[in-house]
Amino acid sequence: MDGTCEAAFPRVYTLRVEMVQYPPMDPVANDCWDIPCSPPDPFFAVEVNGQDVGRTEAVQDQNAVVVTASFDVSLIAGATLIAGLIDEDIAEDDVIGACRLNPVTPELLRGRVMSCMASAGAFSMRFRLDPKQ
Ligand SMILES: [Ca+2]
Ligand SMILES: [Ca+2]
Repeated sequence: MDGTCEAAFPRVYTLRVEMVQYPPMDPVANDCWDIPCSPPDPFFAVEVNGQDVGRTEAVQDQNAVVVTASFDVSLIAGATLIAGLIDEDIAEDDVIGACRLNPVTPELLRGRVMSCMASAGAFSMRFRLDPKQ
């Protein structure tokens, strides 16, 4: 940063996932993530105002993932951003957990680091939104 004051919107931000954790069983279904009982096949996905921004490739049967990809996200005032971890399934994918910024505000962006967790800490994620260099 050069110390000058710039508007938060419209602007391109770089999204990077710092941490994501999820339980070994599906807490909603109270069952294994997959049939036969196997860990989920997670991928990370970002959408803004209902439009897909990007996703990672699913990895098979993982109880933990590290998301190394970064995503350029164009944000306008009032935008809704959803960052989620999804279990890729043959029929219908299961959402493992998601962070929803509805809307993304200049105050949130000033903090740079976004985090969210489900009840009882079953799912938690932390990611950064930095102005694109
Ligand atoms: Ca599943
Ligand atoms: Ca699986």
